[in-house]
Amino acid sequence: APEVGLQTSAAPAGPLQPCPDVPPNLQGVLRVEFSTNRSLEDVRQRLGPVLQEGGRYKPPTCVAKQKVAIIIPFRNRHEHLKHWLHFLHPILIRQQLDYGVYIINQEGDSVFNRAKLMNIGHVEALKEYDYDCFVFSDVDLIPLDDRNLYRCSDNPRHLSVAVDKFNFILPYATIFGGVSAISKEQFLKVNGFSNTFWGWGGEDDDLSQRLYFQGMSISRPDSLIGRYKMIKHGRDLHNNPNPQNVHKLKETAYNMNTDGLNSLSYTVREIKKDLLYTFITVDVQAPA
Ligand code: UDH
Repeated sequence: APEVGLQTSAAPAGPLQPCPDVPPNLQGVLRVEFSTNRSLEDVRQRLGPVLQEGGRYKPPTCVAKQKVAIIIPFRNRHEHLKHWLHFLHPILIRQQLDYGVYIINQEGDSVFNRAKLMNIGHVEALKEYDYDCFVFSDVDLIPLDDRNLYRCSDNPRHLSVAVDKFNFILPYATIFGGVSAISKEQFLKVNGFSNTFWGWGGEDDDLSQRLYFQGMSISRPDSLIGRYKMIKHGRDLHNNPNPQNVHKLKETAYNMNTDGLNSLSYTVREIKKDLLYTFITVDVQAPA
C-alpha cells in the first residue's frame, strides 16, 4: 500500500528555482468582452488571496525572470480601468511575473500629457521596488492572447501590434504607442519620454525616434499573438490633437538629451494603495 502517511503539503525546502522560460499555464487565445455589470469588488474578491496591496504579485513557486512595473497614464477612465484590471491581472499572474500596477492620474482638467505621466510612473515605481522592466500601457487596450508576454527583451518591444480598431493591422513600421515594454536600461539610455508633448499625438513617435537614434530597434510578437481589443470611447476632454507636436518630431535628436527624465518636474498629490493597483495623482505642471 502507498505510504500516504509520509506525504507532506509543505513547500519544497531550499531556495526557489527560476521560473521556466515559457510560463506553463498560459491559455493562448482569450475571449474578451466588455460587459457593463462588471464590478471591481468581484475582481478584488477573486484576486484577494493572491495579490498584495498596491496591485503587486510574485509567483509563489519560482523566481520570476523579471520585475515588471506596469504604468498606465490616466484621467477619468474608471470604466476602462475596471475592465483592464479584470482581464490583465489573471493574465499577468499566469505569465509568472513579479509585477506591480501603477495608475498615474493627471490632476485637474488642463491639457493632458501622456508621456510625462509615463516618466513619472517610471520614477515613482522605482522608489518602491527595484523594477528592471517597464510596460507602458494605455488603459483601453486588452490583449487577446496571453502568450504576448508583458516583459522586456534585448530591444524595446512593442506589444499592441494588431488592434481591432485598426483592423488588426500594424498602422506603420515605427509605431511604439499603445502597449510597449522597455527595460530600465533601455529607457535610461534615451532619457525617457519627452515631457513637452501636450495634448494628443507625437510623444510615442518621439520615443520611437529616440530608440532609433540610440541604435536600438523595435521588437514585436507576430500579428496573431499581438492581437488586442480596444474599448470603444469618444474623444477625451482637453486631449485634442496638437498640431505643434508633429513639428517637434524634427527636433528629437536635438532635444532628447535635455528633455526627458533628467528634466522631469512634477508634484505628487496623493498615493492611494488599492489591492488591485497603486493610484498616484500628480500635478504635471500643465501650461495655463
Ligand atoms: N488617457 C486618459 N484620459 C484622458 C486621455 C488619455 O486616461 O483624458 C490615457 C488612457 O490610458 C488612454 C491613453 O491615455 O488609453 C491614450 O489616450 P489617447 O486618446 O491618445 O488614445 P486612445 O486610443 O484614443 O484612448 C484615441 C482617440 C479616440 C477617438 C475616438 C473617436 N471615435
